Amino acid sequence: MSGLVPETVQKVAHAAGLGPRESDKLKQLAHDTKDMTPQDRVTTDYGVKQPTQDDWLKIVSEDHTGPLLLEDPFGREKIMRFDHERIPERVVHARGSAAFGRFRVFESASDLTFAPVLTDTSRETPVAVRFSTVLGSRGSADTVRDVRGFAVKFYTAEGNWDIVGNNIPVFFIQDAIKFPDVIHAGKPEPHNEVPQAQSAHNNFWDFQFNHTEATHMFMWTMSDRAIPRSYRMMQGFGVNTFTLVNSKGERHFVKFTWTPELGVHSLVWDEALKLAGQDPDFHRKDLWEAIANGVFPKWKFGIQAIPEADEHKFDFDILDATKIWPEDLVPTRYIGEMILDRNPDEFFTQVEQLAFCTSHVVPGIGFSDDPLLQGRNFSYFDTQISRIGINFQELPINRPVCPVMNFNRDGALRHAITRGTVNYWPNRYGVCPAASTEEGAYLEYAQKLAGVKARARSAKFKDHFSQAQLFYNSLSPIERRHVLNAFAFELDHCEDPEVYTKMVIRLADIDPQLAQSVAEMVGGDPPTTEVKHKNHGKRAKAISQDEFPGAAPTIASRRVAILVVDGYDAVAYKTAYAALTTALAVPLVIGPNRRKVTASDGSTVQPHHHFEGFRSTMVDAIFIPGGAKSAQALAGNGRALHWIREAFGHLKTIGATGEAVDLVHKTIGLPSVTVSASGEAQESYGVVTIKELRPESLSEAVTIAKEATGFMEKFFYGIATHRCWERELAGLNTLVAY
Ligand code: HDE
Repeated sequence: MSGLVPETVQKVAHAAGLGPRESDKLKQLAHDTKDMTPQDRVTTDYGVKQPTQDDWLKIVSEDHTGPLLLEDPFGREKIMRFDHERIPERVVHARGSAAFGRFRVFESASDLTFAPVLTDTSRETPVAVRFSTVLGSRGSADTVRDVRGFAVKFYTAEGNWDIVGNNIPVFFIQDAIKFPDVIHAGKPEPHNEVPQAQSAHNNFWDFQFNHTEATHMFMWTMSDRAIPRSYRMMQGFGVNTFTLVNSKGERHFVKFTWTPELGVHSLVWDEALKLAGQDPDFHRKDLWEAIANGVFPKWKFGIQAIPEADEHKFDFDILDATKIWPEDLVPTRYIGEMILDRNPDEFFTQVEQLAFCTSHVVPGIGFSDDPLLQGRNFSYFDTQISRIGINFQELPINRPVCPVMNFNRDGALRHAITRGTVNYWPNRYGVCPAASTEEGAYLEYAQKLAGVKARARSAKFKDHFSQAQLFYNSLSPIERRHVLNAFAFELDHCEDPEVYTKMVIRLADIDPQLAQSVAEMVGGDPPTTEVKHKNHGKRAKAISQDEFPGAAPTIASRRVAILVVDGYDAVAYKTAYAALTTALAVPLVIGPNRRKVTASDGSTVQPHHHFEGFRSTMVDAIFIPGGAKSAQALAGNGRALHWIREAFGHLKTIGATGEAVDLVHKTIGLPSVTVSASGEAQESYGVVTIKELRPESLSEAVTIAKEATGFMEKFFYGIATHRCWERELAGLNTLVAY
């Protein structure tokens, strides 16, 4: 069991009445190649030991190797088993990775629900979480501009509960029947399968123009939210409207939110583009590395709740998934925390076969009439039975930790061996009667319904622009500029003038200035008439990423490159390395090649990577220790200079000491970026310098605060704030060729 479910699951399994025999059986399912010894022998799948793994059975003579014998069962099994290794990839969200951990509520939500997972503060619920992109296929790059999936499976003692969410709180469509259209429009075009994992193409934008309810969502996907720095630094949203019922039988409409402890941070676009080629697994590795290093990602779990009686009190329909519930109207109440502390042991069985269904809820949690959610509830189960098979819920990663007992039988790859003579109800033994409410049965909420059958939606669903404006108005000036740049990029990839000229017209419905600027970049004429759907410049809280800086400034898990060549200043190097490690950052030593590099004092270091093999895009900051000889050598190495310029262009903090200070100053070459000429640390546009770094001035644990004065303190503060936005505001990044 250790490879499949954490110890906590075992505890829950016992609490839920899973006896030792069942637990033992699960244990046997996990093989661990790490536990194998050279004495262990390879067997066929049916358990027979094999004489070799290397040769197919054939007729051989001394001078001739004859044909393969098809009678070889070992060879046949090995190859044919391999031929069938793939299952169909997910029709959307195919590219992703997962981790495991636990969920706990620190404040009971008993006023809203009787579900113990949300009320019992002493309970720890095991979770599996899968993050993904939407459009790309399984082997596509992590850093593309796209929505990110954020799907959580809670293995509760009352059954599995899945919140299958995204990192953006709204969706492109209001009614499930449009899902195939929005996905077909976004996926590679049908005639040539181009482009992969991109929304930058004619069909996507053609659909966005013609399907006005997508307007709010595409504003989010053109923002920095769609290029996260890390899965660990993005919010998660249930998007749809769910319901909670409390023990008094009262019902609330609710939305669920995850907010990361590390803050909400993004890549910059040029970096995202480059990473897609330089390190397509950037997000997957980042999650894995953080967990392996013990820097476990954490999210706060929040609920927005609206009493049933207030359903119609808003100027939007609260069942419309293209709308947020603005925080100003319905504040989020944070009641729980999720921590991910375990990487998968095997990708296929634990990530590829991990199967979510929005229809999986536990007593106390229910659905609403959100027309998107209702369709999803049908779709996910359907997709799992075609992707994995009808018995997908028996697989170790999907199996509930509580007992499962029903009369479902048979089907491909049924695992459970069920004893007894009856598989129907009612039966002569009275086996398996229904549970009562006291025993935890799931009871449908007795909702009263009236209306006529119609293919329609209520009137409030028709407003498609107010919240798109609200979103744009709520962004910071830098974020707005990024939205403009994103449109300029995306529409430049649309060759059909019909598409980009119409999109310019659509943008005028949101912001005339935005439409004008995009038109200047890509062509087209924005209409000169007044914007139709004015929301009078209203703004909302909790939309700009700037409002989620993180729980506390930290550099834990941030990657920092230290550039070294022969002659580097050993004191500065060792000091920085030690300070970074103490702060749980990940220092990466980068040299001209992977041979040992010798410091000024004769000590040596073995670089982790070299300038050409690794790139500045893969780190959060760079540090260059002084040393006359090394500064001179770096100045003559074009790739090293590119490291400095590129990190500057991508708004990253750059630290330099001693002779490296002048090197950095000259390489950036901008008079407004000043450097220190003394033993006093100086910070200028995120470039932190000191002429003489005295080791005795450095404490073991560096304080990370705005008012910090020491070199390491300033350097760490820069990294903790993620990017130096002042550099972009002053337009300095674009003055440096990178
Ligand atoms: Fe999904 N979606 N979706 N979706 N979705 C799938 O299920 C679907 C929607 C989301 O990591 C599929 O197992 C319909 C909204 C995530 O395994 C499929 C509709 C949101 C994942 C499916 C939606 C999502 C999926 C494909 C509109 C955000 C990945 C493979 C009615 C709240 C889960 C699979 C994972 C996956 C259908 C809309 C999020 C086909 C029909 C809205 C995170 O069943």
